Amino acid sequence: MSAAISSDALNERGAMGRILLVADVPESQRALARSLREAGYEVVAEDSGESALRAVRTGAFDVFVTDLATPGMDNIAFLQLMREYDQDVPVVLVTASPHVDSAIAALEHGAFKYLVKPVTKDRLEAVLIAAMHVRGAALVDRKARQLVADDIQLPLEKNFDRALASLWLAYQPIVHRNGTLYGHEALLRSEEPSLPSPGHVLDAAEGLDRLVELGRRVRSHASLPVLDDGVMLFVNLHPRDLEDEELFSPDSPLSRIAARVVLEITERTSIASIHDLKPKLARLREQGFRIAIDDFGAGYAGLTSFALVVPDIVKIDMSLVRDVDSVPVKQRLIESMASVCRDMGILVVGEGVETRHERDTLVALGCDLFQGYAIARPARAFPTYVW
Ligand code: G
Ligand code: MN
Repeated sequence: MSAAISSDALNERGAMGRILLVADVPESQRALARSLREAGYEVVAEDSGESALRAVRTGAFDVFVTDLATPGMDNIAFLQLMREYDQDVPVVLVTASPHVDSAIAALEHGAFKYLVKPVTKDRLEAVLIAAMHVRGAALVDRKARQLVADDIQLPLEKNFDRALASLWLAYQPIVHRNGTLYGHEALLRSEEPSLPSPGHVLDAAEGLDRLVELGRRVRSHASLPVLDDGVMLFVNLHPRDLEDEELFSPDSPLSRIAARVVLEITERTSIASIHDLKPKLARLREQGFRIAIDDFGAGYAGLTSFALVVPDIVKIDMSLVRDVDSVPVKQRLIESMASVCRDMGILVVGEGVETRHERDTLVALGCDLFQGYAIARPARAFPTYVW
């Protein structure tokens, strides 16, 4: 397999290879060029580092041979500049005056060989054969990487397209402590088996740089079902959605029902880095949207995001809710959170409530709203719930 790719790669570039020779002393340039051509290589000869760099920008070479002693543009300076254009072409340095310093610098910048004059024809040929092998290996490596990348990229793109095409939203009720329905959270779902959870779909969107497209699709779906009077719709935002002008447009599907919508911003990723976060949230609030912090207590942003957003609603992460009835530390945390929020007029949702015990404990600790399997599982249409 690798042998087949290797011979392809070499054949594409001719049997012996193409060399850029740069030497600033005419006799030296002539002698080296003659030796290289006699050995069967195609040679492009330049007499200064500057003209050689121009040649590097436009042509493809297998090996560079440099013999430069011009102050300001000697072998090392050329090597350093050239590496900005090409990381892996082998470079053979030829010098009349070897120094430990320049030998070390040559190594640092990835020179292939450091030859001291006089260089015999045999020595030069042996070094070039080795350099050409290294070049061949680098090309094989590059080609193999490309094959692997193509292989991964194409199916992911196709799978993500299918996930978008089959996207639907599940709804999960959020219930008030008095048992009345407060709202539904719209949750991302798709029928694409290779992206089996919302996390997979989001990761794919992120990898393909298609988060904006996904966000728009979710928001336009979320705006479709008709809610009963007074029932709120909770929609998850990815921090990237806050960079999308469409979110703020008064004509966007969700904006038209903004007074009924709570936008959830997750605390799992840092929102402190979002550009102009405060004015952006102010614009959304002007349209009538309410803002919730999602997964509160699960992220690393902690109280920073709380202070930045000053949310209308806080959703306590299910990791804090789990077994809250038997873990006093969780009880104390949630109780103080609920107390602070009550003082500030912020509603507190307990998320991921799985048992009656958890639910009753959260009620006793002062949470306002409840969501989780114990009340209703997410489902198509608007599922009924138990309280
Ligand atoms: O990050 P966010 O809170 O938006 O995600 C909610 C996710 O948790 C949804 O995918 C939903 O299906 C899931 N979920 C909802 N209720 C429960 C629950 O009671 N227990 C668990 N484990 N997951 C839940
Ligand atoms: Mn959520």
